[in-house]
Parts: sequence; structure tokens; C-alpha cells
Amino acid sequence: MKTMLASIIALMVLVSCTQAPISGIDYFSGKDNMPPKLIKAETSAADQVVLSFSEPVVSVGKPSCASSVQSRENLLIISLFSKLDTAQSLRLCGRVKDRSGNTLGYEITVYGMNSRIPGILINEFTTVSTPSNPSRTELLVTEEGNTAGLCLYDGTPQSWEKRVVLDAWDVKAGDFIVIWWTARLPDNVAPRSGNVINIACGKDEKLPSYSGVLCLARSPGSTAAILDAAVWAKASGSAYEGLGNKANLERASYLQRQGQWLGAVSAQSAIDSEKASATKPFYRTGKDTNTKADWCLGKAGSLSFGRPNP
Ligand SMILES: [Ca+2]
Ligand SMILES: [Ca+2]
Repeated sequence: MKTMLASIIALMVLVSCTQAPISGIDYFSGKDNMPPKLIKAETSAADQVVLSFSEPVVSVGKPSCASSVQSRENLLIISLFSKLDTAQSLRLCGRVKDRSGNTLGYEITVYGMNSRIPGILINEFTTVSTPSNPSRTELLVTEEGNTAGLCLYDGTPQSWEKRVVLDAWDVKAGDFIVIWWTARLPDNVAPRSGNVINIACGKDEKLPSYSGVLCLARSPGSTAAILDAAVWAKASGSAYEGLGNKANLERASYLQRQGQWLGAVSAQSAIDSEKASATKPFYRTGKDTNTKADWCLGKAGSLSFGRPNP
């Protein structure tokens, strides 16, 4: 679903300068001695970043890239000297303190706002990979926009093995983007041809063959909103609720909490990968209900990357 709000965030390296007991209350003075926590960072305009904290804060000094910093209760509104292009990244370092004087240093990456996120879905993918049929993921554009900064994960924004950040392409409904999990595109595949964009991830990789999580997010930040996701596993699997390993279990749980993959966090709710092969694609059959009912495993030889699904 297209929205006009910010793209965002990144992971935070937070450094507290206060050693504090777990409760946060000093029982002798009754004083708060816990530092504030950074909850979220958002680009709210091309030249403005808003940081949200767990309690009211003021800035200690000013980040070097900031022309001004304002406090508004739990928010810190940072105006930048220059505008950030769509999906351009910026390291932002600074320090805040709460009303009791506890301070927190932050060092984060923020991304320029993409205000034209397209409607886009994961439409087809293969996990088993051979030299002649490497692992690929097809995205289908459902509503026009620009793909700057969209990020496809083997995993989730919080926990991933590899990812691909998309360039700034203007796209329209019916366009396809095919991500090849390979070092480079095959010689006979053009980067752009008609309504199809092909890109290689830059390394010879593949998706996990029989259990894994794919996720498309609106920016490379760790708390970025998810646009679409898919979870696959062998229906006969048993370890970690049939999802194969702890990372998959945690990633599928994250998608469930985000409302992006519904049902129990288990193989029973995942797309069945039992018969997956390099020429049998998982493909979307219709609308997006965030369940395995949206997906089918195709017949051998039925790959349709860059074309409508069967
Ligand atoms: Ca979905
Ligand atoms: Ca297709």
C-alpha cells in the first residue's frame, strides 16, 4: 500500500554513559538514573530527521550536520544543513540528556525520504539453485512509484543473511524487477528490457533451499516498514516448529508480529517447500492475504521470471 510518509531508520549504536541499577531508581535519592532510550529515527522531510526517545530529552550540543536541534517532549527535531536525496544515507552522531541529567550518545544511519514508494509485491522466487537456473526473486509493481532504497532481504530488516537495495527506478503497474542471487547477470540477460529490470545481488549466493524468509522493506533501516514477505518450509519439518533453525523461527515470529505473515509461527503456516527445485518456482497466485494460500509451487520448467505467473 502506497503511503506518503517517511522512509527511514537504521541501526543504532547506543552508548550510555551512566551505570545504573536495573530498576532505574536510586532508592536513597529517589532519582531517575537510567539514561533515555532511542526508540525510532525518521526522516520527516528532505532536510529534517526526528528522533523519538523513551522520555523527554534535550540535545547536548548539536550533531555536526545539523543547523538546529529542537526538543519537543520525547522528540528531538534535527534540521540538516543540506537536503538528503531519496535513499541517500547519512551518519548522525550526537548526545542527549534527560531531566535528571542522564545522558545517551547515539550514532545512527538515516536515509533520505522516498515519498513515492510504489505498490509492489514479491511475485515469484526459487530457492534451490543450479548454475543454469540460479536462485531468483521476482517483484511485481502494482502501483506506480520509485524504487529508491527499497530493500529485499534474505531474512528480515532485523535479522538477515543478505540483502539487495534497489536503485531509483521509476516504475509503473505491471513492471517486473528480477533479482538474481548471483555475482553478475548472465551474458544473455539485459539489465533493462521492456517492462523488466534485472539485477544481480553481486555475489554468488542463493536463498536457503527448504526453509527461509524473504522480506521486502521500504528502506534499508532495521525498523523499516515491510511491504511484503514470504515464509517457506518443509511441511514434514519438525525442528524449531518445522522452520528448520532458530533464526527462521525468530524471523517468522517478527513477520507475524508485524502482520506480514499470518497464522501460527510454524511449518504448517509456511509455503510447503518439500518438492522445491531449481525449475519449480514458488509463485503468487492472486491477491495478497499474507498467508501461504497466496502461493503455489509450480511444475518443473514453469519459471516465469519477468513475465506474468501462470
Ligand atoms: Ca504480503
Ligand atoms: Ca513471473
